[in-house]
Amino acid sequence: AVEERLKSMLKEEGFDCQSAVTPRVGIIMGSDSDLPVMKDAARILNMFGVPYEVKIVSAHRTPEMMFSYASSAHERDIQIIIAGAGGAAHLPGKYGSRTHSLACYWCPRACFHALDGLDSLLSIVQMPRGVPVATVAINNATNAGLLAVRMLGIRDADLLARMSQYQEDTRNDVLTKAEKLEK
Ligand code: RP5
Repeated sequence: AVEERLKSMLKEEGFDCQSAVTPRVGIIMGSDSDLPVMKDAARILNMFGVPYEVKIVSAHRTPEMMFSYASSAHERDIQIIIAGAGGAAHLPGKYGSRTHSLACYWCPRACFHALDGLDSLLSIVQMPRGVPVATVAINNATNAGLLAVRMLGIRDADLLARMSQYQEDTRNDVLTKAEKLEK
């Protein structure tokens, strides 16, 4: 159901969402209320043609499911996990402690009713030595998606070339806007 919701969200924005038979990236989140933020990671992976899956696994509400997902992901050839949650956000930390072979990226989410995401950010940036989880900015799942693409690009020349083109496009976009302002 979460994959369907994501598909229709991305479709509304004009993106085609392909479901992956063999995902390389797992996008996980604590609640379906995280989807509006986490869909940006999916949008980037879609754009770069990286197969991914999307799951709701809560560190607090479904801890068993979270541990079994964490233990099985690398056996299914998933290489990168992008985790997102808000509030007392324990999902990425717990996940990072349960895997040794995957890169884990963390997107803190602002729950607008309290502390604006600072709570969630602080709950993860002080991970103990030995359990690495890389954190991107609050509500910036786009960057988590881009980090995943760069990581996979280390061994995928096509992907790396697409990333280089993406950066060129963002550069040109800024230059065009700057030019327009000067006119
Ligand atoms: C976290 O609590 C979730 O990841 C979400 O960001 C937040 C609120 O969840 P809901 O109450 O909206 O389901 O575990």
